[in-house]
Amino acid sequence: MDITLIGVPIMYGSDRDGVQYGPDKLRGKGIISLITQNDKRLYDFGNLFVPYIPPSDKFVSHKKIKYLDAIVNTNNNLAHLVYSSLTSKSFPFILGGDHSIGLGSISGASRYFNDLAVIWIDAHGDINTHETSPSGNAHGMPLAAAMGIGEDSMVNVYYKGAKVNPDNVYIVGARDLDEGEIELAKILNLNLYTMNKVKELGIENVAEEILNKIITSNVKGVHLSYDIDVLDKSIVPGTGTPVENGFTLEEGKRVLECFLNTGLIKSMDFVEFNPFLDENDITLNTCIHLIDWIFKVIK
Ligand code: LYS
Repeated sequence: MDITLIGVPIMYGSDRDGVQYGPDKLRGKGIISLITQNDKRLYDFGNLFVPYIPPSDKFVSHKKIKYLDAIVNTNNNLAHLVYSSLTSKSFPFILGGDHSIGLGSISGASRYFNDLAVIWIDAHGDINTHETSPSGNAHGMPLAAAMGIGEDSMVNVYYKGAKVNPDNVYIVGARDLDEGEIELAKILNLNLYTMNKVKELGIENVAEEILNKIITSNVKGVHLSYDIDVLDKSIVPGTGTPVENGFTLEEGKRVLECFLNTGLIKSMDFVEFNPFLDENDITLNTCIHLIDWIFKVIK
């Protein structure tokens, strides 16, 4: 299996310094050898260029979305790398950075697959728009934009219009949703598996239900977006918006395995590790453990 590694050192979507150093910190801890285990061939594209914007200019491009232009441009470039990688039959593994980059990944994958499904594993829904966001942080908006909802330049990243049909979106592990997000999920009748629901049904049953829906639809490829804050805050203190009652490490691995061992996942994000907020390398070690696991179970 061929893997393309794309680091995206961006913090603009979270407005919290440190998360841009996630890719380098993880490389420094030896993830390359974890990715290449089991005969995988790695094409390491390094880190994407992210322009410097001073904090004083964060509202220059949009009055409600911080650093909008830089986020859109970075996502546009990311989308093309993801698309190019899929074209050459290599699996894009996108390392954040904050979760605003989910928009670029989905955009690239959806150009390649047309009918794309997205599994969004996250404590948050990331379906805010500039009108519903409590923070103005774009990392709370990428999934809405990918569904065609929100600010124009985000919706039209890479190519015009929606990138994924809401029927093909699956949110797993959410437990911190804003009012506007709850409303939107209802309006769209989204496949929303909150953490309560996952704990009630069991991870395996949730995965089976999602996979059955995907297999019986017209979907040609699946993008999996993994925000480490889906894990309990005790094992990921080094993330911008940690939340209680998350997955244990074993559960976080189980959910990955259930999806990655099917061969249906064609691209993946791993985001929101912020080394500046880490405590005694707890989060670093969690991430390393998970990345090792990902490349053990992926098919
Ligand atoms: N829902 C919050 C917001 O929109 C937090 C988003 C966290 C995204 N990783 O600001």
